[in-house]
Amino acid sequence: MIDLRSDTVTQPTPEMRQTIAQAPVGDDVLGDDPTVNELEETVAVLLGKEAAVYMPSGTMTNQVALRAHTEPGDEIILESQAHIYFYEAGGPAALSGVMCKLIDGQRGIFTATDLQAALRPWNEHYPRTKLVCLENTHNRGGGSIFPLSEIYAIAQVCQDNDLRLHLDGARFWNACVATGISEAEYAAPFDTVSVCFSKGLGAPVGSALVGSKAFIQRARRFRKMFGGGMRQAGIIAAGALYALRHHRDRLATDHSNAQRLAQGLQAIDGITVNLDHVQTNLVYFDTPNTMPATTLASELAALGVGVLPTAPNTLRAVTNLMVSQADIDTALDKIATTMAKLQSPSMPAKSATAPAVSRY
Ligand code: TLP
Repeated sequence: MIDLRSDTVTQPTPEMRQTIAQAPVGDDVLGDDPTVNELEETVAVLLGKEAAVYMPSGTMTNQVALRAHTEPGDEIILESQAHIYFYEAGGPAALSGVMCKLIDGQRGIFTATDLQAALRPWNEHYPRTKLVCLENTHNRGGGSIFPLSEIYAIAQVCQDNDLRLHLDGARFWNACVATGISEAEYAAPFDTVSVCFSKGLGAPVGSALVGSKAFIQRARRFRKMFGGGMRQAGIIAAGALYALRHHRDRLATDHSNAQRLAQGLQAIDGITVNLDHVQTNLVYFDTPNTMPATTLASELAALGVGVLPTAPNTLRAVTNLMVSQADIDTALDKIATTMAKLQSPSMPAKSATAPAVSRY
């Protein structure tokens, strides 16, 4: 299977498996796991922050950050397609009791002026606005990169209004590799950053939340409350540490494969893709109105190519560690053949094929 549904589908490499097998471990809830401790120290130093805490998922690092930054009844501000709002199962309401104020961005990116316009003066009728969340790269924005200069302008608005700034950096590493901006420089304007090891870096499990010592100590308590205190977690942290050390630079290969894929898709009759929007490893593309994205996805799945419908006529393909340049060419061939078949005059206008994946 050429699996382009996500960069979460990657399998640990043989070298990573070997490192995992040999990892020293201990009870991490008691602070005794040397591999987890090494991972947390390494990530904190890399991002130029005081401390980090390892958790099972990016959803948990985001939700623990929200809980630790806010109190129930507070308001957070984020972009309308943000993963925290769109894909985390209502976590902000359920776990932190916060209200979400949404800003419509351009492919996930909003400006300091947009943020300023979303703020309200103090009034006892209003919720207390506490936190602003950004996403870099932005998933539903098409893997778009948040410009550092705009982040600084947003951070200034936050500072002027006593707001904290959190980054959902599930694909932070991709933004750093694509721009050449160091992790510490990109993380500097944020109070907290969530990073994932299980996306492009290819580790099997885990994310880290980084920030000040005092904040991370508070976050550890909420990690425990949410059930994320793990025991011999060095087994999985070893994969994350290996990925951090060996798989960051190679993200450039995923980015060039994404360019190749996007260019190939553009040449296929019936598919629309905006090449200017492909900045990292995510490629979003559209089918004609008469062809549901789920139909194309299920036809391709039957041919061994995985893509993910994200809207009625939109699909996502994500290049990753498991997919070579040759695989991209094979996938393009199969997409071209399938599009020709689905658009042939003998096909009904709307295919009756049962969708393999119906999730958006
Ligand atoms: N995103 C997944 C799905 O949930 C959509 C994917 O396949 O892209 N922040 C961002 C920006 C993400 O894209 C994701 C995963 C997360 C957070 C959550 O990470 P996990 O899956 O570790 O909870």
